[in-house]
Amino acid sequence: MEFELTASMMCADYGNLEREVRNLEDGGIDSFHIDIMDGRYVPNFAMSLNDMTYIAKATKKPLDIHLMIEHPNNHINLFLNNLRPKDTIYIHPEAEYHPSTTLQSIINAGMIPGIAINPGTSVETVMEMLRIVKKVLVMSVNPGNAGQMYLPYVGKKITKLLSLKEDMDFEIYWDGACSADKILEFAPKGVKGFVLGTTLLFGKGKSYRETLQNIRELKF
Ligand code: S6P
Ligand code: MG
Repeated sequence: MEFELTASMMCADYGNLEREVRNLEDGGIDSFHIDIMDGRYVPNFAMSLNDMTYIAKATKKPLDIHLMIEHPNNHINLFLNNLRPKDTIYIHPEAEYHPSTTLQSIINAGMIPGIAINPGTSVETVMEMLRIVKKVLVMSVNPGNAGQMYLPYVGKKITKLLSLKEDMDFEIYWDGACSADKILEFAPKGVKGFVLGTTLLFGKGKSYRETLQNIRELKF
């Protein structure tokens, strides 16, 4: 079964960031997920522009930039100027007055536009943006922290998005409390990729290579 695995770098060991990037690459990770927070849109500060730029230089793999900041349009050029064409930027539509303007800037810069949908946000409120984006990041926990519990009501929203994705031409990605049973359930239904954090990848006392191999060998 084909699906993408992305490492949530806010869960990585910052004392050894370059080694973490290398070990994840050697272990077969597909991309790096960078959670940028401003302490206002979400009650936390995770990664920053400098962390993102450092990782962008340390790897040729794609980056997924998950902007959990208010009014991303005010700062979007800072991110666009430090990324590469195959990188993705997700914004939260609630955080901007005119999210389609921000998405257009991402498209104009040649990067991949995405939206992140909070557990409490319905598909109906982002319907028009589904026509613009190429990726939809479904948050299965409230945004701001790693290590939270899966919110089961998100499953119904994924079912709805799956019914729209072919016609509207976007792919669905999972962010939050991603476990093997979620990959087993949702990858065959058509969820394209999964962000791996403390639930499945980091702090497990196993090499990333072994963990990622175990996930790729799940029996569907
Ligand atoms: C949360 C953030 C996520 C987390 C990731 C952590 O605001 O967007 O990307 O880093 O979900 O994974 P886990 O397995 O610790 O929940
Ligand atoms: Mg995230």
